[in-house]
Amino acid sequence: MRCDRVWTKARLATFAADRPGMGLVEDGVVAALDGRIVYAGPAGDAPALEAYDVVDCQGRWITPGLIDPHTHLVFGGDRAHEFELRLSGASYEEIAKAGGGIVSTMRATRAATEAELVATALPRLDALLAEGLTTIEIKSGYGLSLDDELKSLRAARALAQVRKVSVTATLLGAHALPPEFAGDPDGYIDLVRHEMIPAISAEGLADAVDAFCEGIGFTPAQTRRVFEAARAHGLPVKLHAEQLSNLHGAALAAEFGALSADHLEHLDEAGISAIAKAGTVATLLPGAFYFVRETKLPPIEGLRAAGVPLALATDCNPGTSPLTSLLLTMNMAATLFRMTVEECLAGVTREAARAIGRLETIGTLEAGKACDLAVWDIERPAELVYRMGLNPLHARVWKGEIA
Ligand code: DI6
Ligand code: FE
Repeated sequence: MRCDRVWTKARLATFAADRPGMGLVEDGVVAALDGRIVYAGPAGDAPALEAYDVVDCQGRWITPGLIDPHTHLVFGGDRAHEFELRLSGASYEEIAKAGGGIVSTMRATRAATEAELVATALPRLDALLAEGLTTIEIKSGYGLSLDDELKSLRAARALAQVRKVSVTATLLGAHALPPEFAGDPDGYIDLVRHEMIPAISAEGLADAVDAFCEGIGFTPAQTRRVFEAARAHGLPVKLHAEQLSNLHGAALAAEFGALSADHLEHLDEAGISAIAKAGTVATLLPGAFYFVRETKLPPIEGLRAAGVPLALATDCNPGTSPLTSLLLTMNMAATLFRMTVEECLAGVTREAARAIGRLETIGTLEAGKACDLAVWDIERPAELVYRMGLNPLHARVWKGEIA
């Protein structure tokens, strides 16, 4: 079989659908042609492979390239000063109500040009790439006006032009109420519905639509109106749900067949069964749980028992999760949420791909998928979840190219 590059003498964690657990292969081979995997499996079962480049992995582990399915990577400024306020006792909600929080980042984002948004996002993206990231979801949500939301989504798309990475963009216009709509949330939701969603759909600027369904965000009724507009434009939905309280947002997301419901600390049994039935992924965000010092754990046992797919993400954002490490995210998910090593690694590969609607093309080491790989200097996959701060990445491969 003709291929461009073959990785030999590797140990594979394939996360393939037809292999149990992490889909481990001790003496494995991955072969790529035109950026796609043509074979991934035991060397002994491999077809004859003719390649112009053979990479001897010398026993190193290969996983699918890491995927971050929930980030707010593009924004202006930072909120270090608010961090200090919180250290002296102010709550996230108090700061938001006092005009800080998301709205303060909105001001910095509106003041930034698209190029400046790209430039300030790059160090955050590079930190994730250094740990083997190959695909990232990036939300808007700090512009909160038509032009500034479009500017943010264009900046997100532009990152894929300056780095070897795949970007999926999500409109999060319904993130917070901008000052010009104070007291008129329904008027702002009309702007999201009648201007933002048609514009991003016409320009192909977003692959999904998200909302913040929360007391300091938008109500289920307002969220429903956003989702109806998304559906009318053929855009899938995701939802920030049950982060600080239970507004039954996850059940609403499930009603719209959402790709994912995210956060979920306050998710109840009814919400669990609703997302289980809908096939909606639960995307857990331990960085935000840790950073806001949340004490209510998401119902991992209930989600596990209901067979809900569990994804993990950094939720990289300046207010509740200034986190740019999927390795640390996995350690937090295991340490704080008691997720297993297998669940954590699946959560940033196969299940993360599912959460962004791209499981057909990425997230596992299987023929036909993009040849997105992370090659690790480790003795066992558990090391990727166990350590805090040490990055054992040996090489990152994006669409068959050693990046
Ligand atoms: N929930 C969150 O934790 C972030 N957005 C959201 O809907 C916080 C965003 C911020 O504080 O900047
Ligand atoms: Fe978020």
